[in-house]
Amino acid sequence: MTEEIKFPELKNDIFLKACKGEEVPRVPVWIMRQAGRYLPEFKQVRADVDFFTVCRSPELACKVTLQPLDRFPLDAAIIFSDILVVPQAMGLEVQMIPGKGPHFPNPVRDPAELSRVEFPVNVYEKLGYVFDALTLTRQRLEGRVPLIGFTGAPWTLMTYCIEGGGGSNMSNCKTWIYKHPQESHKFLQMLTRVCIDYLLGQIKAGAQALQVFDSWAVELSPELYKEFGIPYLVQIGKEVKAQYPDIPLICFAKGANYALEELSESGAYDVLGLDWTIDPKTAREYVGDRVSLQGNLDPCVLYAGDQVIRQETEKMLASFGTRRYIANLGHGMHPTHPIEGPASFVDAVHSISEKMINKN
Ligand code: 1CP
Repeated sequence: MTEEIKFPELKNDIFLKACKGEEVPRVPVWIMRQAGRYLPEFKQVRADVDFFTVCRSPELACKVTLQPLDRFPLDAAIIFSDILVVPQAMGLEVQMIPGKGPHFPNPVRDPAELSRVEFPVNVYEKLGYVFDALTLTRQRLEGRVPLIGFTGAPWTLMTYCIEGGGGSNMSNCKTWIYKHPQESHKFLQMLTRVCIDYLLGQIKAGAQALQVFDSWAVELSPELYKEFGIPYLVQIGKEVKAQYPDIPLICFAKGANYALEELSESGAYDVLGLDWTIDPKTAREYVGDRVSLQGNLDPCVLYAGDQVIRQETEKMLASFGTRRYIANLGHGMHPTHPIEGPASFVDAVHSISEKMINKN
């Protein structure tokens, strides 16, 4: 193991405090997909460089990670990368088709093809560029805010590997689950191992919190998610926590509201992310005081202008309260969002929550 790297002292720790349920002077806010195509300066970088080249160039990845922070007073940065760097590290080709999204020219359609998937993976060899980007970005942040690392969850990664892209009806992937449950577990376990090593490497490189994105959790029934989703999420959280108990772990299982209780009881995560399909009070009832919550403004509110954004943010804050809470959207920024949207949202979270806290 390498020696611990020295980083600048953290000046704004309200995000980390909220993850652990400590008191904060205002509610922290960051935005999923805060770096990306709604930013003209991001599009400018992408005009000359392919998506995965940005991911693989620590200088460029660092530059686009910092872009949203230079515009908005966000309370955390998230490293610019993609969940699909993990399948790439396992030897699968992934292309990013402009205007469409990720595409696997040779998806793993049949369990017999599992032998094509490289395993085990030395993440330091295959994903060292992400670790370098994290280290550089944490240095360049100069302690302004903490830096979040991330991975896709095993189930979500498996859907891309088998379907070959997003937005399908998951028929290939679910055929695996129903027809080949053992091989599905084998594949999920392989992905889980790589995710754990990848997250541990991100912490060593400078990540101060980690989020696991299970963006396609919504595609499984509660019964199937209990068998093919949750156990792997719990394994990831527990193994990372065993080595780094102080690093906050966030789990965002989109569309799996029924899983909140079990995930909160597992002790594997400090924070659970919510989409906009659950009201905050119900979510809090499910999880009790065991975890912090993150979310969950409908991203489409950001199209509606300053007044509506403030109104909806105020309702959201009133419902979540200011403790054990991190404001965010219920999913990522859209490429078509107006640039004024996140500005109003971030300002509304800070100013309204500060007033709420000072009143108490
Ligand atoms: O051409 C481009 O620039 C591509 C657009 C883009 C961007 C900006 C993609 C393709 N990925 C990203 C960056 C990205 N992806 C980040 C950056 C950090 C930040 O948040 O600022 C993160 C965290 C991700 C994670 C990611 N990638 C997820 C999980 C989060 C979510 O939104 O649910 C998923 C599902 C992906 C796959 C992916 N990559 C890109 C797209 C358009 C998609 C989703 C498309 C789909 O399958 O429907």
